[in-house]
Amino acid sequence: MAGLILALDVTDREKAINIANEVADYLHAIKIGWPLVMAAGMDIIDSLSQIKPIICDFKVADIPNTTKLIVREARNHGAMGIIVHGFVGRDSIKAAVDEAGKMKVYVVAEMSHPGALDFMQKHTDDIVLMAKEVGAAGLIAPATRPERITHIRSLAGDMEILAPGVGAQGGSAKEAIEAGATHIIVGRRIYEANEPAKAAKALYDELTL
Ligand code: O7M
Repeated sequence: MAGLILALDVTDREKAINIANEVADYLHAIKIGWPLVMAAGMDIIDSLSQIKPIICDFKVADIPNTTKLIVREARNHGAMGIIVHGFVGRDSIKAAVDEAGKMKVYVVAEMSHPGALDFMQKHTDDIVLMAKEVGAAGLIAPATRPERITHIRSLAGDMEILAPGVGAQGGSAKEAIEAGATHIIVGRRIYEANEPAKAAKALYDELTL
């Protein structure tokens, strides 16, 4: 079943935990990245893991050895998944997959912002095929361009596809799922809402109707 992943890009530990608790019933997982980890420390992964599975969005883009060390830190703190960039090439992605153990590795295939058209989109197909070959669990593809999700799905087989860009960036949850995404990633539409639980429920209902 299609699921909702909260992008918890707040920079206050208490606020992060409060929002996570408030919306947990509607979530498949929580994605945290640099804004929250830099503000609250790596232990926030352990704390939030008590509420929902955590995907660390570190968008790792480094040589294999450094990639391995970063993946290990996320794993040691109990993350369920980690996000890495694909453009760094096969050896780095393989290092992430090899180090991940039970943790899922998600590879960024194409980003949701307009700048993704400058360089990244030209290499999306190669990134998808490489990620599939090295055994990554899933891909990141843009909810802002549902036709690109459909294209990426045609290459990705049964890999998971997580689609950010719903809400604040203009994408639609329903369209992303219909295009072939497995889950959607939503940040501001939920955590900036006056009533985060209500906003999360509306998205959840859109996915399950
Ligand atoms: O819903 P938003 O726009 O407030 O937040 C979207 C989240 O998804 C935010 O955490 C971004 O960093 C992330 N994201 C994108 O918006 N676009 C991408 O192409 C990729 C990501 C992402 O999660 O990459 C793993």
